[in-house]
Amino acid sequence: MRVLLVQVLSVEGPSTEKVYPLGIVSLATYIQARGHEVGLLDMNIEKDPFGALKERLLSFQPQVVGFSLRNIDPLANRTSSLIPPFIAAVRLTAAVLPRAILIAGGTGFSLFPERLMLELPEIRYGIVGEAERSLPALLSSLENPPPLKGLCWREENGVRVVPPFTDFDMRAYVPPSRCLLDPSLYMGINNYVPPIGIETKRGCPFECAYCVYPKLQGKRLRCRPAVAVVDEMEVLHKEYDIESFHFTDPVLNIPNGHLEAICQEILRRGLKIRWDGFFREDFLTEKNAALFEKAGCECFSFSPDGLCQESLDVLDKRLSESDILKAAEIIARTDAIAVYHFMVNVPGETEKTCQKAERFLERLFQLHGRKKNLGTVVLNNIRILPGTPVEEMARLYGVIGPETDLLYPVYYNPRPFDTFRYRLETLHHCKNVFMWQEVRQ
Ligand code: B12
Repeated sequence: MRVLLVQVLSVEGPSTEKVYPLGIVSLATYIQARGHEVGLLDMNIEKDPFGALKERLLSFQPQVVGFSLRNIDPLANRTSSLIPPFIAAVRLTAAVLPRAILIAGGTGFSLFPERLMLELPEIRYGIVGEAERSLPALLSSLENPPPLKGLCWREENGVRVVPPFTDFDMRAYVPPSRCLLDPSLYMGINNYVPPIGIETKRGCPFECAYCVYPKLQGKRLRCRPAVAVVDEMEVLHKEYDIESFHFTDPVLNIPNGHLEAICQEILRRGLKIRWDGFFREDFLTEKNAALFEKAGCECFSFSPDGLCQESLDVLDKRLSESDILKAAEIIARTDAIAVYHFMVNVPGETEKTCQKAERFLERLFQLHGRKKNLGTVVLNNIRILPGTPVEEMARLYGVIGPETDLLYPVYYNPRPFDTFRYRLETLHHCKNVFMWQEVRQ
C-alpha cells in the first residue's frame, strides 16, 4: 500500500526553529518494514507548504494519508492556533484525493481526539499516543479494524477512542531510518534548538499539575539500552555530519544511572558531539553534571516551573527552592549554559508569592553572574490542557467555564496578577542587560 505521512505545520510562519519530525520518521520505519511504500512530507520546511502537499498527493497518489498534528498552538503566551492550517491540510487532501483514507495522530491530536474527529469528518481513523504497533496493524485491517490500542473511529452516536499504548518496549525500539527523510535538510536553519532529536526513553513518573506528558507517554520509564542510543548518535554523526542533538525525553536525567551510562559510552567511543535536554534538579550532582558536560552537554534546560515554594507545591513539582538553587549553583560553575522555564501567576498567587518570585529570579542571576552562563529564563502563563489538575483548579476558581473551548489557546492568568509576567520580564531583561554590559545595578 502507498502511504504518505505528513507533518503538518508545527510552528507559525516566520519561526525558524524547526525540528526533525521524529514521530513520522519512526512510524515510516515500522511501516516500510511491513512492505508498504512510504512517502514523507514535512510541511514545515517547504517554502510553499500547501503547494508542496498538493504536488506530493498528485505525484505519489497515496492510498492512505497520515497526518501528524504535533502542536496545537505555539504556547509561550501566544494566542495563535495551529489548528486552522491542520484543518486546511486535511481538507485539501480530501479534495485532491477523495478516495484516500485519512488517518490522524501525533501529540496535538492525542490531546483532543474526539473533538478533532468531530470537527473533521474527512478523517476516517485516528490513533492516540504512540503508534509504532497500532498504525501497521491498522494498515492491514483498514476496512474493519479490531479495537487496536489508541484507535479512534466513528460510530453512529459519536467517536470511540480506545485507551492508547503506553508500554511500547523501548528495548526493542528500531531507530528511525533517517534515509527516509534526510537530516541534512534541517542543518543550519535554527538559531537555538538542535533540530535532530534522539529518544533515550519514554514515560514520565511525575505528576506536575499542568502537564500532559504522563498522559502522552505513560508514567513508567521505558529506557533504551545506552549502547543502542549511542549507536544511533554515532551513525548520525558519521553519516550525516550531525554534531549537535536534542534528547527528547520528558526528563533526561532519570532514572539514576541511565544518562550516566550513555555519557560513559559517548566518551568511550571518543565521539565529539554536543547535546542538550531537560533535567530534573534533584537528580543532579556535582559529579554527574561534570560527566554530562564532559560527554557533550552544552545546555542544561530546567523546568522548575515554580518561583517559590508555594508555587512549586501547587504545581505538585515535588521539588524545593533549595533543590533548584543547588542545581543552579552546580551548573553555574560549569562552562555549559542553563535555561530555566517558569510558570507565572499560578493558582494561589499572592503579592507575597510575587515578591518571593522576584527575589528567586534575582538569586538565579546572581549565581550565574560570574560565568555569565544563564542562557535565558522563559516566563510563561500556564496553557490549560484537558485532563490536568490545573484544568480542575481553573474550573473551581472560575477561570474557565463549561463553555470554554480548550482546543484554542486558553491560559491560566486571572486578575489581579495577570500582568505579573511583565513585571518579571522587566526584571529578567534588566538583569540580562546589566549582566552583559557589566554595569552594576
Ligand atoms: C522533545 C520536545 C521538544 C523539543 C524538540 C527538539 C527536537 N529536536 O526534536 C523542543 C524543546 C525544541 C520542543 C519545542 C517545541 N515544542 Co515540544 N515537545 C517535545 C516532547 C517532550 C517530545 C516530542 C518527541 O520528539 N517525541 C518522540 C516522538 C517519536 O514521538 P511523537 O512525536 O509523539 O510521535 C509518536 C506519536 O505521537 C504518534 N504519531 C506521531 N505522528 C503521527 C501521525 C499519525 C498518522 C499517527 C497515526 C500517529 C502519529 O506516533 C509516534 C511514534 O510513537 C513533547 C512532549 C511529549 N512527551 O510527547 C513536547 C510537545 C510535543 N511540544 C509541544 C510544543 C507546543 C512545542 C513548542 C511549540 C513550544 C515552544 N513554544 O517552543 C515548540 C515547537 C517546536 C517545533 N518546531 O515543532 C507540545 C505540543 C502540544 C501543544 N500544546 O501544542 C508538547 C506535547 C509539550 C507540551 N507542552 O505539552 N519540543
